[in-house]
Amino acid sequence: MNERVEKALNDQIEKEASSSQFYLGMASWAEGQGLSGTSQFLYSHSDEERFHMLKLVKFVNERGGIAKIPGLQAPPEKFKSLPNVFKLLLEHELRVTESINNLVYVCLQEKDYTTHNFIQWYVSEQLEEEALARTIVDKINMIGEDKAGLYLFDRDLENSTIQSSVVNDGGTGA
Ligand code: OFO
Repeated sequence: MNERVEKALNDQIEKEASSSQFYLGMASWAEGQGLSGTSQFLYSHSDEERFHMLKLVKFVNERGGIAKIPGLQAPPEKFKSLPNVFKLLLEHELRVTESINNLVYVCLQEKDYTTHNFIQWYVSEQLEEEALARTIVDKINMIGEDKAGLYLFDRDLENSTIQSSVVNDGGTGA
């Protein structure tokens, strides 16, 4: 496997793993606050990110590279508020998109069209995740400090899970 592409893929493995860890920290915090819908949403978002990482690990190994399993930093234990959680989530997703775009760029520079093709799945995934995070941030900004609104928001979130690829493909990574 091309060395630069392998390095970029391994960097992405680390990013997906830390996304999973970050959202797990958020989910646990939300659970402690009694925000059950939000925590459920974030737990499943964390699983989704782990699946993104695994899909990359398998791809690198199948293509003759060596996937590096990263050590993880502990996420924060406390967050300022619910709006702050989703603001951080959106900012995080924007950084992940940047990194996916960089991966696409490296693939094109190295003429690795197979990896380029594989990465398109992540390009669409980022589009969806960014759009969802933006919608949530907009909603939460509209609600402001209204307690009843926040209660309904939390309840609604329970039903609006990101389309889990883990469920969609039976976890096979297909
Ligand atoms: Fe892996 O999609 Fe978000 O970060």
